[in-house]
Amino acid sequence: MTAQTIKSKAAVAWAVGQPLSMEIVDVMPPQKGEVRVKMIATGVCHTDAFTLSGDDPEGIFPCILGHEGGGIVESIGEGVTSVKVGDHVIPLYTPECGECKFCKSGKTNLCQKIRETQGKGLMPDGTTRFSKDGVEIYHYMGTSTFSEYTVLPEISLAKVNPEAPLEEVCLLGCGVTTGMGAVMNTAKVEEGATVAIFGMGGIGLSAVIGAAMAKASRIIAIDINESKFDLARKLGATDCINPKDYDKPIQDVIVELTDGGVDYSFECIGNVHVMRSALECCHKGWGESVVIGVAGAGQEISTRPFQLVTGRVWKGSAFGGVKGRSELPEYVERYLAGEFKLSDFITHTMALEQVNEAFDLMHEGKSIRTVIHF
Ligand code: NAD
Ligand code: AHE
Ligand code: ZN
Ligand code: ZN
Repeated sequence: MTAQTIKSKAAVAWAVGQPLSMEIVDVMPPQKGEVRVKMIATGVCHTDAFTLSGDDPEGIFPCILGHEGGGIVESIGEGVTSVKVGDHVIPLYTPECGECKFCKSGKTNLCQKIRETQGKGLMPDGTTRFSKDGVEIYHYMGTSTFSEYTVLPEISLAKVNPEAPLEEVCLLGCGVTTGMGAVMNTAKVEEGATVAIFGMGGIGLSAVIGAAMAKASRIIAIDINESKFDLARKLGATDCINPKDYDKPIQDVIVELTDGGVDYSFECIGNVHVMRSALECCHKGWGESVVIGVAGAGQEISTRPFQLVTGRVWKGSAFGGVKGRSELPEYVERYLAGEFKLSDFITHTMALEQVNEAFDLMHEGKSIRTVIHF
């Protein structure tokens, strides 16, 4: 039977800086190569707040935010072969087409097949599937998980083991994969290495897990909110540092603590000044710093080029360097095998109607992840 337009509960971001508004929106059927998904759960990531704040140069309104979801295929469009109705899926803001120059390079997970339209809040054919009373609503990061039903290109879905609870593995749609992947794929932290991780939100704590799994000898967690430290220690941090306790730059503190600097550092905040500290706390000759945090429009990073001349390396990581369709299902299997836990991250659960509270909790530093249940 051909799918029809359906009504869906959604939290709509009508304009920059405004609270999300609960609406019943129309969701068109999936077109050629597209899939309509019933969301079961979605996490709330700092990037959603970043875009809502107006700092995202690609922010476009009205839109439906959300990109850390788990759901079940409700209907498929013409030509879709890799998923079927009833499959459990994780939406991917970094798709994997397998055929573009980027996918074929073997050097990156940044598939570019649909990046242009995705950045404009549109499906690959240049149109949107969401509307309210005839007013078009844009997609967000190609995922829009703050809607009971959402439409995605087939290449933007990872099919995962249906035994995995979507209320937990939704966190693999962004935060946890990003932090763990940055450590394991981007930096390739090795046994015995020393690591500094700036920012103990969902991303930084996942980087702590990754560093512990890699058997790093020292994992230094840095945050200005000390309430994050108990969980950081539980997950494997060996040292927890609040920069506010020192009257010198935090990079100097870390260099002293580690006999010249750490082997690897990760910035998980989105603060360009901290990005500099993260680079400069790395060891001369080989230390590598990975930028994960997303900084606002117009912000730039700086350091003395001498820092790089003398062997430090500055790099970045998106979605932990993970190729969503071919590699994310394996993360779900590793979670099911008990290699890492996701429940530690879920400090709050709520209904979509309360999504603005999830943003408040994040801004107040009271949550790690809020998971919305549909
Ligand atoms: P979060 O808000 O949950 O956590 C940020 C943490 O940083 C908080 O614990 C906060 O107390 C701490 N912090 C803030 N300012 C600080 C400072 N000056 N020094 C030390 N600690 C400080 O955010 P999150 O969801 O974990 O996301 C973190 C960043 O990662 C955001 O910028 C987000 O947009 C970005 N992100 C990037 C990717 C990617 O693929 N590159 C993926 C997901 C999220
Ligand atoms: N739109 C922003 C950049 C936002 C950004 O960097 N997004 C990350 C994912 S954050 C997930 O929480 C990412 O994957 N970037 C790669 C990409 O292609 O967007 C801007 O500055 O324009
Ligand atoms: Zn995210
Ligand atoms: Zn591709």
